Amino acid sequence: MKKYYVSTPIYYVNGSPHIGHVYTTVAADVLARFERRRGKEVFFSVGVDENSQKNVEAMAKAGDDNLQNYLDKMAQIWKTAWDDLGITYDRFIRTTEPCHHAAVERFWRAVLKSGDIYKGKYEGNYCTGCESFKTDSELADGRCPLHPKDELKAVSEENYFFKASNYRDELLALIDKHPEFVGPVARKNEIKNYIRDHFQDFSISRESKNMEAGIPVPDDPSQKIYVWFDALINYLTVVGYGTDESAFKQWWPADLHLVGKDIIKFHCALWPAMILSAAKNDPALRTEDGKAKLPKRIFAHGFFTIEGQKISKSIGNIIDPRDLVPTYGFDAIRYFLLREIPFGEDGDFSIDRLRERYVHDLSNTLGNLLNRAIAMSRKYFDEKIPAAISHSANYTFADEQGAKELAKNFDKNISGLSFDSALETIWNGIEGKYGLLQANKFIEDTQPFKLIKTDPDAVAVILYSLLEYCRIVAWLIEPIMPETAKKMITQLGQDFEIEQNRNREDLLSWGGCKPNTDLPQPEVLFPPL
Ligand code: ME8
Repeated sequence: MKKYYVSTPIYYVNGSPHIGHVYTTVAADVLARFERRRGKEVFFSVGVDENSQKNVEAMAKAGDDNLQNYLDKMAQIWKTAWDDLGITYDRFIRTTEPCHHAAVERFWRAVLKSGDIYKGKYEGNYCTGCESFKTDSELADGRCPLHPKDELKAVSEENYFFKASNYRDELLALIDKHPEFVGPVARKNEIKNYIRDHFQDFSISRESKNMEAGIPVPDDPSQKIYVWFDALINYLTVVGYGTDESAFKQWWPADLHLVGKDIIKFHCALWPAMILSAAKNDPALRTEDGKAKLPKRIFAHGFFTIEGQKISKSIGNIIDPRDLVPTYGFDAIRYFLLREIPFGEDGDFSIDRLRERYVHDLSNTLGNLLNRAIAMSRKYFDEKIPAAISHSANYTFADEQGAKELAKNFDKNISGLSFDSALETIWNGIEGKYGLLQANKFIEDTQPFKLIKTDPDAVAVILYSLLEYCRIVAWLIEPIMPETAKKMITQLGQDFEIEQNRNREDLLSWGGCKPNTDLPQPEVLFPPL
């Protein structure tokens, strides 16, 4: 069976999840659900980044003084959020887990053996918000552009350094040879420039006396490992690095690390350089022919603002998506996030736009179509799915060929992470055909409610084709809107739990709605707000 391993970043626990974190996690969840549905064996990892000084500062602000208690409490908050939202992760990692410490230690030793760790003096500015040292060229008016309110910390210490510069040429060659390694294309160009012009040796430890959190450097407890060096290794830990060799062999390398654009330097430069180094001395990280096993693709989506403003605690515009669920339902939020903002670009999240899309796209277009098709079938055909006996093309909204085209287009877009285009096609059709909007228009054009008086056979064809079209749309959108798809299939008189065991090709083949199946009283899919 083909496998698919997708990860989200592991988030800091200096606050609760907000809509930005939900964005990445929902996108990864959609891919995990999509690939499972396509028959792949999926591993989907999420988690929290616990060994960060940011968390320690947040704990102090919250008036807590026991780090372990604070981390336990916060990890539970994050896990519960993903559980509440029905995120189908396979592993939730905490970087304070002993298996992760063992993995980090093993990795560190491999890099050390490769001769890529040396001791040096670090003098410069550190931004705790980014958990990153900042060169002068990265500052704006002497401040970190991402965290302008935070004071930079002047650091002067003896640290361990990683010889990242050793890997500059190899990384550039890799990106040229495998253009799919970094996506989207604009980010690939950005990262190439960064590697060429700015990728320097990294300080990968801090003096322990200044750090409450963190994993001690092997054989030197006076130093703690830099949080990014530790955090990136989570992608190995979750699939058994250092604990389960056969699982690790099966799952690594990852098919996709999904991240926000803020952390691409760490993922597309530091992380592969770390692996190139460790792989020299750790066979688990090499292929049979001796090549380092690097993640296959790293994709960075854009950032969004809320009503035009940066998401920020001090502005007070943090949205916990769970507050929106009672009004809109989570499917509508998932739909909105992926439809509104082209994946990879920046965008804006506004409640007005969410409402507009809810009313127009979901309630009036999708919900209305299913409701009308079911209500008319019940009314004119004895509460059953009609049998389409005559097959006049004029009365058929879609057919085998149309369904295939729609599915092909959808799959191509989802695989390419163009979620907005995938949804756009379902709503607006391909070349003006087979979209939900056209299906509603088809009802207006053919007027089955009038035609029933003169040509019931034609109405049977019309309604069958609409019901069947709705069934196929349900299975297509299911990874994005799982609850909605389930409701649609149930309303079409089928048992979702049984149906979902069929393979996807069957599910998407025309003819799945069986004539004479009882149609239950339809429920409104997206109730008025
Ligand atoms: O960087 N728009 O964690 P973090 C879109 N621990 N996505 C957003 C967003 C926004 N406005 N705000 C946050 C870290 N995100 C490290 C990661 S991985 C080995 C370590 C999302 O809590 C987006 O995915 O700061 C971004 O990359 C991530 O949250 C940053 O989360």
